Amino acid sequence: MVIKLYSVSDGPPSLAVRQCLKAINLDYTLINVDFGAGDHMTEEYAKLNPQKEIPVLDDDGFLLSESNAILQYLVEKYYDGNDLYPKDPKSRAIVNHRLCFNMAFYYSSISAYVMAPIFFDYQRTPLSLKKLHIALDVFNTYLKTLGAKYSASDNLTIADFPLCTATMCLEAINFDFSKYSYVSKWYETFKRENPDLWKIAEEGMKEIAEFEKNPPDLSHMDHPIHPIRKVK
Ligand SMILES: N[C@@H](CCC(=O)N[C@@H](CS)C(=O)NCC(=O)O)C(=O)O
Repeated sequence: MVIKLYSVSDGPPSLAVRQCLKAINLDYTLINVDFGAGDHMTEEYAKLNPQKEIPVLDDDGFLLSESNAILQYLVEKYYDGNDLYPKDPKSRAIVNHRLCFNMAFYYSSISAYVMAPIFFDYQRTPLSLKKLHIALDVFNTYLKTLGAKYSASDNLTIADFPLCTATMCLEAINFDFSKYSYVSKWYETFKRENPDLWKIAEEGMKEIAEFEKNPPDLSHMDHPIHPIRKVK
């Protein structure tokens, strides 16, 4: 059995999958995809993922993209415990809800505000800032309403991985979200109780923090959907 993960070192979805692999203690080969070099834009890479996005899991020839699907597959196939992805329908529904919320609402706002302006020719606008505050406020409400230690239950679940790596992007640019007290508390709990998992996110965070100061020159890239920043 050979499990390979195509992953980008500062990509929140990739880092969430790496946290999961670590949490379930599964051996795998990490294949670093160089985003700046456009490794994922080739026709060769499109055979792994027609969306030309990172990460991709290759489980002995079974190819899977979309980080949420990868997280769900990994725990269903390789993890016996009932904690990371509970089998009870309602408990599992909350985990699935948080995964969808992150992808469609929370990380999408963070990505638009934090990541897109670092890598491409986008600005941080009053509207993208407003959307980010709404996303933080909603996450804060979910945490407060559930009243649990983690995002979907009192123990860590696969939902916490992408929510953690999304929130890490805010820390990378020193964005103050302390007024969202439930988010801050959950984030600090994650770090404190899961130092090995946090380390994975932290390595990516350092890269993003560096890129925030010195945005990468992607002027060689011909991206199909994102405007490339012109370098003078
Ligand atoms: N929905 C996808 C999103 C993955 C994604 O956006 N990955 C970024 C890197 S962090 C990417 O590959 N972007 C391609 C590009 O911007 O060219 C997932 O969760 O796996």
